[in-house]
Amino acid sequence: MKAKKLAKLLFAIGVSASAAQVGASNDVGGITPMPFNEVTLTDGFWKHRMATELRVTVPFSVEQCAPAVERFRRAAAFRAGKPTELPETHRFISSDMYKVMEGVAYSLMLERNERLESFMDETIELIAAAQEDDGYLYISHTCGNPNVDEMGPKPYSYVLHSHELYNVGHLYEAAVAYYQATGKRRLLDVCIKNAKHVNEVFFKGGNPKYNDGKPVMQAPGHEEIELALCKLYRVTGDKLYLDMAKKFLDIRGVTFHTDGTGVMSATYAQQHLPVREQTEAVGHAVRAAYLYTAMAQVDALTRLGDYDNALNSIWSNLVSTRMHITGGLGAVAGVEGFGAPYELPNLTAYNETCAAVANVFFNFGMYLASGDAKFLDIAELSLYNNALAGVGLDGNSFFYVNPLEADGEFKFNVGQGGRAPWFGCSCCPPNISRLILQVPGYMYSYDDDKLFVTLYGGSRTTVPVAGTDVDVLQTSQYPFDGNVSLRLNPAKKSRFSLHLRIPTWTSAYRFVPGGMYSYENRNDANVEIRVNGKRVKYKMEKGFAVIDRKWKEGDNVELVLPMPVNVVRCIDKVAENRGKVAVTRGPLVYCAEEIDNGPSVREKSVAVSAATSAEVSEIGSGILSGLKQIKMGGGADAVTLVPYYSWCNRGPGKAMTVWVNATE
Ligand code: FUB
Ligand code: ZN
Repeated sequence: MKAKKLAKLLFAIGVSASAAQVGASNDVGGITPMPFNEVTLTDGFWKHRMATELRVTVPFSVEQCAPAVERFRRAAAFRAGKPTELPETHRFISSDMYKVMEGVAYSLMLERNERLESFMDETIELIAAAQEDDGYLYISHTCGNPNVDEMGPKPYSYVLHSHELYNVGHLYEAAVAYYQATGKRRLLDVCIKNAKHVNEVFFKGGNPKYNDGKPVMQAPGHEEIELALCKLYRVTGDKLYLDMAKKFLDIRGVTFHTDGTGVMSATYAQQHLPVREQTEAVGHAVRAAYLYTAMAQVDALTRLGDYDNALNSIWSNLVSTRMHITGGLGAVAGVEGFGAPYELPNLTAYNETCAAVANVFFNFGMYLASGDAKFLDIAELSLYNNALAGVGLDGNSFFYVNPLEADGEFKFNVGQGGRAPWFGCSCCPPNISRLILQVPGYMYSYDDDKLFVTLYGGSRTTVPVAGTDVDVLQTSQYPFDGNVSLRLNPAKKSRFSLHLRIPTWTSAYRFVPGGMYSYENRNDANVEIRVNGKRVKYKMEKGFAVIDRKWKEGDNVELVLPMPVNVVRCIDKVAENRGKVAVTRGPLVYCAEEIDNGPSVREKSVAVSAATSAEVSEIGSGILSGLKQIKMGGGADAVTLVPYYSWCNRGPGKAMTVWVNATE
C-alpha cells in the first residue's frame, strides 16, 4: 500500500501520522475512507448538526459525566490509601464516561478547546491512578464493594454480566481517539497495560489472583472489546491485540454457554454457536451489532475471511426479517434485542439508540470491506432515522428507545413520554454523540484510481486518487433535496473513475435492500448525471454510478436523485403493519405527530394515491425550521408528516405514528 494511503487509513481508524511512524505497519485491504477531520462541512444538514454537536452536546455530556468522574476520584484516593467514601457500585457507568471522552477527543480534532483538553488530562490521571499495578481496571472490584449478583465476588468471576471487558473496550476506543487527537499517549499506555493483563488472565493464566491461576478462556457477555482491540492493533501495530480480538471471537459459543432464558439464554449474548457458524441476528441487539462490527474488522485485518459467510447470512437475515423501516434493531424490550423473524411491533418497539449507532458502524465496515453500496443504504437508513432520533434538535435531550408509534405514555421509562437529559443507564447519549462527530468520515472514500462519494452533503475534501490529489467541493441540501453538485479539481489532469452512490431508495420499487419495505406507488423518476452540463451515460457497479474519464481542474458533475413522496408497504408477514403504509422521501422516513394532526392521529388514514398530490414544504419557524414537511390527503384524513428523526422536539412526546392506515 502506498505510504500516503496507509497513513490516511490509519488516521481514519484511529492513528495519527506520528503513531503511524511509531509502529503501525499493518496493511488493510479494501476501500479507504477519508478521515472525518479531513472533510470540512461547508453548509447544509450536517454542518448544522455538527455545530449543535460541538456547541451543545459535547460540553453537556462532559457535565453529565461528573458522577462517573467522581467514582474515579474516590477509587484513586482509595488506592492511594487516602480517606475517601467508596465509589458507588456500578457495572458500566465508566463506559459511558469513556464514550464521552472518545467524543471529546474527536471534537478536539475538529476544533481545539483547552477546557475540554484539561478535562481529558485530569480524568486520564484519575483513571491511571485507579488502575491496579497489574493492569486490572474495574472500580467496584478494586475498591472491594462489588454487587456480587451483577459482578461476581471476584474479578472476572462473572464475565457473562460483569461488563469488565465491555468497559475497558470503550476505554481503548477513547485512548486511541485521544492519541490521534493530541499525540498524548498517557491513556494509550493505560490501555496497553490493561490489554496485556487481559491477555495473560484470559488466555494464559498463571496469576493465582484471577481464576485460581487458570486461564479464564471465556468471551465477555457484552461484546465491545473485540472491535476496540482492532483499533489498538491498528494504532500500535502490535499483532497481539489482533490475535486477542480473534481469540475472543473464536471462543464465543465454544468455551462457555448458558442455558437459561432471557438474559441468561445462550442467544442473548450470541454464544449459541461458534460465531463463524451463526446465520441469524439474535439476542441483545447492541451486543450483536458490536460483535458483527468486530467480525468484519478482524476479517479485513487478517484477510482470512473466516467470518465472511456468517456475516453475509446474518446481514441478509437482519435486513429481511428483523429490521424496522427506521433502521432500528432490537425490537423486543425485555432482552433489548431481536425477537422472532418479523416480530416488529411499533408501539412497544425498543430499538435502542446504541443499536442503531452500531448498525451504522457495522454496515460502514461491511462497505469498506466489500465495496458494495447496499451496506451504505442500511448505514444511511439507520443514521438518518433511528440513530438521529436518539438526540433532540437542541443537542441535549435524548431518546434511549425509539418506537415507531407513541400514545403519550411511558412504556419503558426511557423515552416515549418525552426526551430526557441523561439516563441512569446512559449508554445512548454518548454513542449518538460520538457517531455524529464521525459522519464527515462517511462521505468519501477511495481505492487506487477510484473516488467514491458515499454520503451526500455540503462538504469539501482532498482525496488522493490515481497518483494525484483531487480537491472535491460538494454542494447539496441532501437529505431534503436530491440535487448534488460536485466540483472536481485534480492537481493534475488524471484518469480515474468517479463512483457516485445511487441509493436503493431511488429505485422504482424498493425503499431499502432486504425486501421488507417496497414502494406501493411506482417510483418512476430517473436519476440523471451531467458532466460540465452534458448528460452522461454511466454504468452501475455495486450500487454506484461509475464515470470513468480523464478529469481536469474545474470539472463539474451534477447528480439528480429525484425525491418524490413515496408510500411504502411492509411485507405482509409483519402483522402490525398490515393495512398500513409509511411515507418516505429520499432516505427519510416520515411520521405523523399529534401536535400537527390532533390526538386521534393514530386513527387517521391515507390513500396511496394521495402521494402524487402530496405537498412538500419547508417549515418556516420553530425548532423544526428548515426541515421539510409533507402534507397529503384531504378532509378528515389530511395528514401532516415530519421526518421521524425530528419527532418529540416540540414539547413532551404525545401520540405519533410512522405506519398510517391505508384506505386503498
Ligand atoms: O449493558 C450496557 C449497555 O446498557 C447496553 O449496550 C445497553 O443495551 C444497555 O443495556
Ligand atoms: Zn444505549
